[in-house]
Amino acid sequence: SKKTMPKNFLWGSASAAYQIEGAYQEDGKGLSNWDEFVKIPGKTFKESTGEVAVDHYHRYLEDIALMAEMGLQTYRFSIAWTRIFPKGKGEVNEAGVKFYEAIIDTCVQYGIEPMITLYHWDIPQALVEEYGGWENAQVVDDFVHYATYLIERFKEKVTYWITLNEQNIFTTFGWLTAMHPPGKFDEEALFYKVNHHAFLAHAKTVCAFKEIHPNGKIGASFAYSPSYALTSKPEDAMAKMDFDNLKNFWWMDVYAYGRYPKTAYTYLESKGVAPKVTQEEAILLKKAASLVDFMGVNYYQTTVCEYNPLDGATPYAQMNTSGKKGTNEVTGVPGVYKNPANPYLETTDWDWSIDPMGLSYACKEITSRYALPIVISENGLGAFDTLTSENEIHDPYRIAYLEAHINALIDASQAGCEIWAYCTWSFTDLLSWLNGYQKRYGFVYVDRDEAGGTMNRYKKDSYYWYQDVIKSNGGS
Ligand code: BGP
Repeated sequence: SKKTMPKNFLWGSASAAYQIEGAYQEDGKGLSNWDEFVKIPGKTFKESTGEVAVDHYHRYLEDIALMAEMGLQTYRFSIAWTRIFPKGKGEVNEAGVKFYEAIIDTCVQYGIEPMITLYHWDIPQALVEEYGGWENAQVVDDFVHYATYLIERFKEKVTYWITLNEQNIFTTFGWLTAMHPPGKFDEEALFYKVNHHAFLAHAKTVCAFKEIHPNGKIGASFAYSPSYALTSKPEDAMAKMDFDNLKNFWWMDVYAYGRYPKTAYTYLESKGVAPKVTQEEAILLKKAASLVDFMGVNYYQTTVCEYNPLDGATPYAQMNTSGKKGTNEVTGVPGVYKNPANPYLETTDWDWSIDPMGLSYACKEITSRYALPIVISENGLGAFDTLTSENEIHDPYRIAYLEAHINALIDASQAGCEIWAYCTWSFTDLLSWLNGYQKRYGFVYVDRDEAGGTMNRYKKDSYYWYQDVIKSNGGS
């Protein structure tokens, strides 16, 4: 008989406020960094914005009904800070709270476990203007105030909470490659400082959470791309190790151990960009690490590491945001590592490697290194989909991708990893931050611009397929 996931495992799907809601100025919502950033020409593919997104704000009942019909067991969504505190702090906007309360209640009525992400990249613009947002240590207490308000408010209804989504990505794109707000380039010292503030915000929230909601579960979601050495040359193995310490363990070790990896820290110190850590902060990070319930993992692809000479690849190479295969350039850190394409793997149209075993690898690495339960908070395939004249979407490529990844997840579970949930990215189609609306991830197609812009929802073939997966607990 086919292997399945454990009984209490949750099959889910995920989204994020800015990518799905729209209604960017409705019911008292304040403006976020993203509301401002997308106004800068050339920052997103074809100037796509989340101002309307896929209008989930007005269609959440329909969307959650579709989730229920599918049999979804958990729905991960993010809360827009700007709907709760339009200026980041101060007066609560009750209408915003009510919107999320309605989402939660609708989920609960259908027996769908809501999973809240507190921060999926949209910080109130007011805080950016007042003191520089994440760049200033003041953000820590404002974030904790926002987070604890919601935890208090929804603790009776919501068990699963994620503090920060992909801290590694929003800081890298925000302060190193200028692709996300605040659009800063090569600000390495600031990048580590911003990350340090984010770690403190996460840690303080975790500690407060355990006081307010002792039966709840909390963790951060990390964009984990496990690494492979290109060859067995010692210098490639060393490149892999240095990459892991700088690009993976730098975050995961803080969440799970409450400290930065020593060799990476020493290297950054020698460059003069390591963050300063006070004794009090070190204690806080350790305490939060001892309280955290799970490691949230967003898994899309693995990374290959190769030795990189001093005059080699930099972090600032061209990234494929158009969906034209082969337009990604090799990035790296001179003298440390570079990340060539994997010669053994196929890629998506956006040049992301397709590596189901990498998901199993990620789970096993986390289990052996941190001994923490795992929530796969995102996994999915971005692709071009076509709506047929019969309003059908045939997406066998998405089914093949997800099926292979689910099998790898089952392998990891059998190998001893404690995995609580698997959320696909995404349930409906939605905005891709840099790649616009043409890069689709959903089980449900949204006619946004293509077939008349009706915003109508259409079930893809993968919708019915995942419905069966859930029914058989992964065994179909
Ligand atoms: C993750 C983000 C998601 C989502 C996903 C797909 O990094 O947490 O918000 O966007 O990646 O990425 P993309 O839209 O770039 O294809």
